[in-house]
Amino acid sequence: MANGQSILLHQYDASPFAEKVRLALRLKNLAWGKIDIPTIMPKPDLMPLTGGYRRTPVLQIGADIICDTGLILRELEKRFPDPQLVTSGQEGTHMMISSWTDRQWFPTSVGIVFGSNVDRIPDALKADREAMTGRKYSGDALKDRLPMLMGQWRAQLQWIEHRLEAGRGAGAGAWLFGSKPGMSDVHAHMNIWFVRRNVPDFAKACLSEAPRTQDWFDRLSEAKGQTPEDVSAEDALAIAKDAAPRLLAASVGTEPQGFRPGERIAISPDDTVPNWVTGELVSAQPNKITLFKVDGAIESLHIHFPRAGYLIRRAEEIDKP
Ligand SMILES: N[C@@H](CCC(=O)N[C@@H](CS)C(=O)NCC(=O)O)C(=O)O
Repeated sequence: MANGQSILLHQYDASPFAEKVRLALRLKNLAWGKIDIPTIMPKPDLMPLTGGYRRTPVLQIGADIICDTGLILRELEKRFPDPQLVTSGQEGTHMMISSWTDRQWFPTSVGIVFGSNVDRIPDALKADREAMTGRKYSGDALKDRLPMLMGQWRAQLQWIEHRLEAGRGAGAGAWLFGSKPGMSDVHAHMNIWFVRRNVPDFAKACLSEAPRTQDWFDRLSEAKGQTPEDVSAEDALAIAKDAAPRLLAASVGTEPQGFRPGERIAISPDDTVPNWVTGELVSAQPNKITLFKVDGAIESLHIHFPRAGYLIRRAEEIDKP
């Protein structure tokens, strides 16, 4: 039975970013629970937990809500360090890799998946993603860009091939960095998983030109891990209500924007139409920011975000017309 200590992933099976976290959980062989959330808005059971952040996945442990896979994976590593996924000597590398996999390679993958399946994808999904990103997800333009995007995608797959080739030459083993699968492998796996699932012939053709990558992908995908427990949205909300956020000293270091603990702050991803979450600032560190939020039904929450890739403002600034 899930409780305030359980790792709870709010996710849906088709989400490549959720797959990143699932893969890390498998590699760490951790017990976890999953709450299946809708693929499009509205997400009425998720919003009270995240203060309005709508993306997938979100990790919950008690009354701590962790947004964005960049931070989710770092938190899992910190709280459950064994087996280690941040390879010694490669601290930091995986964050640089994720900036590429999430912000450059993923948009290319999305263009290919939508462009190849444009007539099959439900209109509601296209409309939702258009509203979220402000970009077009339908029409002939998507199909027209497809060959170019495929060229860009294959180029990036080849970077993995080159890295694996170089690593093997140096005797470093068959993973991106080091002799065991690590966090960089987890980030790099996602786009291949997503495109292979949705545009299998194209993925197969690219992988046949990249045999080391094919082998690496297959070995990584073999990680078994534990079967997740199905947790209902109501139980997840009740767990948050009954728990208190993990003790976290109110601490704000030197902040370029001069924020102080207790100030009302607003945070939004910078790669979508703004989707602000407001709350009281508890802690601001160079790579993590935590807001305190009191929701009507849930007494108190800590909502955590990474810094890179997020807009941060004083709440009163975004309240202005
Ligand atoms: N930077 C975010 C990106 C997550 C993301 O874009 N997820 C996609 C699904 S794979 C999403 O949120 N789509 C809209 C939705 O699920 O509502 C992260 O690393 O978690």
